[in-house]
Amino acid sequence: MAAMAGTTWTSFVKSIASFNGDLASMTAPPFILSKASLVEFSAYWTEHPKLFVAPAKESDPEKRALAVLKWFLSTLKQQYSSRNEKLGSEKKPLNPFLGELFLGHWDDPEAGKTELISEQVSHHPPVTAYSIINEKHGVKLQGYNGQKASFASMTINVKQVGLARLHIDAYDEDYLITLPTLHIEGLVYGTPYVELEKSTIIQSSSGYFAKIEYTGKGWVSGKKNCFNATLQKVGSKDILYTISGQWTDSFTVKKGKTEVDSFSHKNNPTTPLTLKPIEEQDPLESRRAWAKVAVAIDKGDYEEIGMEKSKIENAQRELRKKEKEEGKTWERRYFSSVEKDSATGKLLDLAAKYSVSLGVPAVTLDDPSKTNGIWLFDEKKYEGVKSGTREEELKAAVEKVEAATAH
Ligand code: CLR
Repeated sequence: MAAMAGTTWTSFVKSIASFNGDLASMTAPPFILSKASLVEFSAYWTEHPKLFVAPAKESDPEKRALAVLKWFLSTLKQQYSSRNEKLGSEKKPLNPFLGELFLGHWDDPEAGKTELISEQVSHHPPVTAYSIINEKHGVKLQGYNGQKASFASMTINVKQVGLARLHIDAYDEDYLITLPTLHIEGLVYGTPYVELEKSTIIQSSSGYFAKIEYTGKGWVSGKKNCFNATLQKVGSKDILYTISGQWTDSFTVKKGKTEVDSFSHKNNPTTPLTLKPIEEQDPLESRRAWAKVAVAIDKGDYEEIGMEKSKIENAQRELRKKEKEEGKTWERRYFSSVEKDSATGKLLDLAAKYSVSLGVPAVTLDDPSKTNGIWLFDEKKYEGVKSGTREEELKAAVEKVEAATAH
């Protein structure tokens, strides 16, 4: 590991050429390491809480579907290029441990409080699950995701597995959102950044179907991060709205040839996520758990990074070994895995039907084995945490981790 300390960008790039597809096992020089763990990425869904709750205010289902599409498009910049902008390039996130948490909320004068719960529900393969709840407006998002990566001709190709599902209480409406495929550009130049490719869809239970096509560098405009999106009502070939632009910058919404709405990141600053101070966080919360690694990354001290990371990884290994001996598994705090999820199943059936008539690739659920199951937010578990009835259990879990770390 220490050999990496002197690693140049060129030798790093050469080394990824031979990596096995497991992003977590990829070793990288310190300057490309991020202090943020992947479990934090769930927060990118709601950095515009106002747009997140906007659909609940529309009484017309078509307008609601459009508002959902607009919100989704507004999340792409945070999801896929914010690190780039803040850190100068994409970096390699920390690989979350099983049970790692990222908890916080957004306060917005209009939207009220939106709560974030993100938990690492699987380590092999890595899978993060999240639940984002705005009680005031009755808008809830939940989802889970993992990545399958491969390396070819100087890019890392990443297919996302998993999905997101938005629920609007007042209309008992569901939206299934698929996740885009992406690749890393700029590797050779030492300035990696994400470009999206192919398409994603949003299927609503009310019969609206949105398709977003990522075109990368637009061949007309020459700009990167371009997309075209359409909203249709199932059963009709009519295009109700088209939205196009750059997901990193701005886009316009058109009905026919008339512009009816627009969005620009410049005019829509993000709302910061509120987290507890580190000392008050649960020991399983990401920032607290990785605090020493973060200090080492700031120092650029490769040996210290390795040492601090190993402490966490070894403790985890010890825990898994113990669980195996005792025939137990790690109890997820907020999520449970299911064999089948009927709400998603219904949306997938709708999407399959529509995609045929609209001539777009059918949407299928990834093989659950790729994500160690289908992960759903478990309301009972959540209530148990909130009301304090699971206090003993949570304390015991934390003690187990702390005991393993002390060894
Ligand atoms: C995680 C889930 C989020 C969206 C998202 C955005 C960027 C992706 C990330 C996901 C997974 C990890 C990722 C990252 C971009 C780069 C990073 C693919 C899909 C890899 C592991 C870093 C490779 C290292 C180079 C920077 C050298 O909702």
